[in-house]
Amino acid sequence: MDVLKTKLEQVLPRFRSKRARLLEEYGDTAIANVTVEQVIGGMRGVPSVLCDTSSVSPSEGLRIRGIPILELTEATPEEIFFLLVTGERPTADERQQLSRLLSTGASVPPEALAVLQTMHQTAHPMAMLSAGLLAIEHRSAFRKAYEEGAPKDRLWEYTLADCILLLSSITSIAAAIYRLKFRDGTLIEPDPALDWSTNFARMLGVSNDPAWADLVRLYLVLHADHEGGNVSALTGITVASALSDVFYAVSAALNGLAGPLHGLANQECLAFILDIRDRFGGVPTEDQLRELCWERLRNGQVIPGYGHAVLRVTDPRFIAFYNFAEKYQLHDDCIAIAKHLYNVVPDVLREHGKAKNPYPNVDAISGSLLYDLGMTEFTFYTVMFGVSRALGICAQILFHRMVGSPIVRPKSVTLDELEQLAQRATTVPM
Ligand code: CMX
Repeated sequence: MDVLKTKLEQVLPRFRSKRARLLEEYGDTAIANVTVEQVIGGMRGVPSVLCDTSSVSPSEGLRIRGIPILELTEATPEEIFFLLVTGERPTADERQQLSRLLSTGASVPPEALAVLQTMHQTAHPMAMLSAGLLAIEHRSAFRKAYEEGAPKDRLWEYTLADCILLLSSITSIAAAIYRLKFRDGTLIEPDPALDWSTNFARMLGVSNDPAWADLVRLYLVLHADHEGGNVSALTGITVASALSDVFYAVSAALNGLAGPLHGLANQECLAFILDIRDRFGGVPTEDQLRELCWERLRNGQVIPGYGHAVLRVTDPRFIAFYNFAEKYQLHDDCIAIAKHLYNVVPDVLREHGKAKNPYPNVDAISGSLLYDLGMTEFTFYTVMFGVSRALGICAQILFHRMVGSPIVRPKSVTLDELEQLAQRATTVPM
């Protein structure tokens, strides 16, 4: 843990003083108005969550600590985690130390395995992942330290220890879920000589093709963080703000990620593509795809993988996966359909006129790549996403602990109160 702790001790004063200076100089400055539509509409666009790890702009998409994600596609997830928490890219030595740290506890914790083995046959892999993390909550260094009266400004150190434990366990828990649900139940032991994502690829036991390990690496890099306002990150930081430890917080965040409008969309997306393949007995023409999309829209269904709450351009993570398919020359039917959809859907959605963003998000292609390289069980895809997103959510929670953020507590209003507030705001003073 020393590698991160030492670095964080260095950057901590900078984070804290920046926050303190903002509070002192601009504490009373209003930066936005909130409209009735925003209150009713899920707080869309209200700048009210502090997230230093990454940002998503409508015109550019994801930047991790200011670096566009397309400049990070060759990185390892360890590098991304280091960057997320410290704001700096690690040296080769720091990256290796972090890899070793995350591989230390890489066998599945027995108490988590016991819980997974007793879950119902039809339990969704995401429910299993969430439960697996709760099963190891009792190991939380943070909870113990808090109970023993650790001072508030040192609580981040125990949070860091919990993050490392969580991240070094989540890959083996996820791999165990995969092996229990979709294979014969035998687990593949990790190899301590391998880095975090290569070990994960190995423990899943899907394929020995180097492209598979590279896809797992890229997948874990691209999904690691997407600022603080999405359902899973917001849930995670809200739960942690009550001084719940990261096992509670990340487990709760994963429950949000499991929703079809959020992380589960990748599962739905692949189901959509497989459905197209089965219906046409292969790859349809673009005209046939166009007609099929219109049929869905006429039935009031969305086009999975398209649109985004924030983005207004093609998601750069989609581009990164697209480039990966080109690099490894992957062109099975699912990937071919995903590419054809990219040629067709934006025009259809533009003409339909409802979606604010007609372009693909990351889910439009990610599942097709996993499928092509051998992971055909698409109910597992959101677990892959969750393992990766745990990096960002841990980093965000750690940041909040470091700067001593208070408990999250926005004000809610009743419909009547909202009406009164709106009436008062529109009454012109005499
Ligand atoms: N197909 C059809 N209609 C769509 C659409 C799509 N792909 N995307 C948006 N719309 C519709 C919305 O349903 C909404 O219709 P109503 O006014 O009838 O409710 C209208 O366009 C306006 O929506 P929006 O402001 O453009 O989008 P939101 O911010 O409300 O929702 C999202 C964003 C992602 C939930 C939505 O685009 C969607 O459902 N996409 C398909 C599912 C998907 O790909 N989800 C993955 C998101 C990635 C992630 O966050 O993890």
